[in-house]
Amino acid sequence: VELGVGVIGTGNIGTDHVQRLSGQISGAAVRAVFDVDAQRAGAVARSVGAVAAASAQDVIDDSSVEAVIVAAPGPVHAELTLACIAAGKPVLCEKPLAPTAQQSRQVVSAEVAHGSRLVQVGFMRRYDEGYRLLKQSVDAGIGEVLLAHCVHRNASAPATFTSEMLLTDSVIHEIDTMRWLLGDELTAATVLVPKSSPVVPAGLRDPQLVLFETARGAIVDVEMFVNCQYGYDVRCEVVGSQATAALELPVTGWVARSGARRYVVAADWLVRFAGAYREELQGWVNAARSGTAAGPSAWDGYAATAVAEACVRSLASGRRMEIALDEQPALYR
Ligand code: ISE
Repeated sequence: VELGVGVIGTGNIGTDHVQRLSGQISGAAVRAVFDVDAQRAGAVARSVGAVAAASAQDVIDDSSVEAVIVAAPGPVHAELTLACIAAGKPVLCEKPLAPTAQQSRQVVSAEVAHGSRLVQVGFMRRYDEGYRLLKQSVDAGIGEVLLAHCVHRNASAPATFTSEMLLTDSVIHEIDTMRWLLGDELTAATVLVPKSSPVVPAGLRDPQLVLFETARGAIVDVEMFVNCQYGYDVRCEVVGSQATAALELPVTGWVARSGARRYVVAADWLVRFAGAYREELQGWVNAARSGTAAGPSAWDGYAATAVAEACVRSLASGRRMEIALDEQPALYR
């Protein structure tokens, strides 16, 4: 039988998950959806034969819903995830797990009290084929990891995007990816801000350059630029003492015309990481069918939020900020 799924939040990523669940994923069916925009939720529900619920809690309480996707805005992620844990239902929570490390830590505590994993955080890059190959290379041995260089560019950001969101919404992907890829913790963060691009809204600090120090002594730099204009571009190179490994850019194809070969750049993350989202969701469904969760955990969500918080403090103060995580509960070891 199919896993009954409820989806809270039918914005871009929520709607995308609903469509993926009904077309590309096996073993699951969307039963109920909710969004503060009732019209939008109604349309999405109708498109897959699900009910449009009257509230987020109604989705969680629906007896045909066995597992929940939280794709509402970031500030309500933690409370909705806590409600899913209280109901004992597996939950895929989009990143970030919460706006603050303290709220993320509450989710961790609730899951630990529940006694087994229910939460997966939507860090989809771990499921990207390119990043997986890169991890294989790093794990196979490139000597001691000394440096990593990351580039994360969006063509443009919505008008509501703030200087802090470059860190909490965007760099948070590099934070999770680096912890996972290097098997190392980020222990200090320094945010450097060049002059802002003249095309961004007044007051927005874009781009930013973040320097992370790791527990094992490596340094990671991240260029974050959410209004680069030309497309979606994510790069990563890990420099080891014996070898250097890099992410191969995905094949979006090229066009040859008038004596020139033109490579196509993905428009956004839904295009660039389409395969990763598919793998992420199938993995989540498979685990949820056994009443559990796999992949990036609430602990990873907490760690990423704590590091992002240090970045925000560095942006405000201009200083290097150290990061100390709580002790990791046995559930996540
Ligand atoms: C967005 O929320 C994402 O998750 C994308 O992966 C990232 O590239 C973008 O900067 C974020 O705003």
